Order: sequence, then C-alpha cells, then structure tokens
Amino acid sequence: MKYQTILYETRDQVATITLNRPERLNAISRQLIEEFGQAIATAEADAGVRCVLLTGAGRGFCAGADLADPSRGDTATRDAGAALDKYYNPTIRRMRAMAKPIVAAVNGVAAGAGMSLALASDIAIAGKSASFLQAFARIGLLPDAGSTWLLPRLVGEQRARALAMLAPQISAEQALAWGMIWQVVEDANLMDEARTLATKLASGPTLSLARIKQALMASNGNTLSQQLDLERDLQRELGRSADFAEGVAAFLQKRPAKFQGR
Ligand code: LHQ
Repeated sequence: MKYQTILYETRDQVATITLNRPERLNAISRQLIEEFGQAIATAEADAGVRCVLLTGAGRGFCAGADLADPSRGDTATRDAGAALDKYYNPTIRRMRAMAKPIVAAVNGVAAGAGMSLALASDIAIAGKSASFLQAFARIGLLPDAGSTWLLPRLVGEQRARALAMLAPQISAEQALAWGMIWQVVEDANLMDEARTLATKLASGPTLSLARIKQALMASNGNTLSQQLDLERDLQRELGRSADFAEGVAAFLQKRPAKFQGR
C-alpha cells in the first residue's frame, strides 16, 4: 500500500510505522490518522509481522491533531467528536486489542493525541530529549484518544489530573520516574535500542504476549476472582501451544528457545 503521511516497512517480522509529517512535528491530519489506522490493520492481519514499532520522522514524535488541517472535518459542524468516532477511537481500540506487541520509540515531543498514541502502545521508550504534553486543556479540550483512561492507570489519579489540567510539558526523565514509559535512552541510540526490543518481541512467544495484553486489559474491569478465571482459561490455551512445548524443552536442554508464535 502506498502511504503519503506515514512510512511502513517490514523487516525481521517487525512492522515499523513512522509518522511522516516532520515539518509539523507529525501532527495528525485526517489523512494521517486514516493511513495510520490502515497501517495498524495491515500489521495486525500480516502473519509475517509479530511486533509493531511506532516512531516519528524528524525532531518530533507527534504533536497531536493537526490544528491547521482544513480537512479536519469538525470545523463546519463544530463536531470534534466525529473524528474521534470515525478514526481515532477504532484505531486505539485496535492497538489495545491487537494480538501483537506495539513498541513506541518516542523520538521527540508527544503532545495531545500524539501522547495518547505513545500511551496506547505496549512498551514506550523515549530519547532523552523527548517530552510529553497533554496539550488539550491549553486549547479548551479534554484529553482524548484514550488518555483519560490510560494516563491515570500509568501514573495515578493525582498526576493524571495535574497533567491534564495544567498541561505542563514534561521531560522523558520525568515520564520515566512516573511510570509513564519503560525506558529513557540517549537520543542517538533510541532507534537501535527500540529495534532491538521490537526484534526480541517479534521472535518471542507471540501468542503468550497476546494473552498477556488481553489479560492485563481485562484486569481493568475484572474482580480478582474473574481475573483468576480468565488466567486459567488463557493459560489452558497457552499450555497447549507449540511455543510452550518449545519453551520448556529449551529450558530443560539448556538452549535458547526458538519460538514460532504459535
Ligand atoms: C502544528 C501542531 C499541531 C498543526 C506543531 N497542528 N501544526 C483534537 C481535535 C479534534 C478531534 C480529535 O482530537 C483532537 C486531539 C488533540 O490532539 S488536541 C491537541 C492538539 N495539539 C496541540 O495542541 C499541540 C500544539 N503544538 C504545540 O503546542 C507545540 O508545537 C509543541 C509543544 C508540540 C512543540 O513546540 P515546539 O517544539 O516549540 O515546536 P513549534 O511549536 O515551533 O512547532 C513546529 C511547527 O509545527 C510549527 O509550524 P511553523 O510553520 O511555525 O514552523 C507548528 O505550528 C507546527 N505544529 N503542532 N498540533
């Protein structure tokens, strides 16, 4: 597929999606969110892809919705919910439900819905010069694309409230200290580190990683008792997988496991 606002490349079973409007810090035009949604769906459907790596071109990760985009769609109708309904929300749902891990390599500022994309990923690592900004309240909106749900779960209620209401631009180190992201690395090493991480996940037990995602997601709405039942059901499935048999055999034979993702 030919994209205009993103780059899509598959290597070593990792699909790399690069948001590619660097002159606007990869702000999300209607075309970009449409193409990003298509790319996520493509990666999900491709059996040759076992991990997604998401990053931004240039000095920014993503500056959120493109406030200057004439095709934004909400200007005439003043319906800011329409784009969420049509483009953002299905994509965030797909990212969280996707049976493959998503790594975000946050290479610069992640603002507004751009920050939501980073938070909706499974593992986010950032370059030292990256920053995070819940920009929404600065322009009279509320955090969207999942941020009001994702953020308090990552950093706790108090920090989520202050981040949303005061909208400070916080450093990668601060985001790390608050548990918003997994790792901070030197800018120059970010893509190498992120690719190493993504390639490791891509050669991992994909079904097990998918069930981990599923169980952690479900835990947000489940009681402990419901979660115990879910763990039992999912473990039953994984217990019959080829990768579990391989994992145990490799352990007993003192060799690295060769997982096939089944
Ligand atoms: C931009 C943007 C941008 C256009 C930088 N748009 N051009 C909303 C509406 C409806 C439905 C769906 O959901 C949403 C959700 C949202 O995401 S709302 C939040 C939208 N994002 C923002 O409010 C962030 C706006 N940007 C900024 O505050 C700053 O640009 C940050 C802090 C991200 C970066 O600051 P700097 O590093 O100082 O860069 P800059 O401001 O100089 O930006 C570079 C260029 O990118 C500049 O263009 P220019 O022609 O002057 O060089 C900016 O205008 C453009 N740009 N963000 N969101």
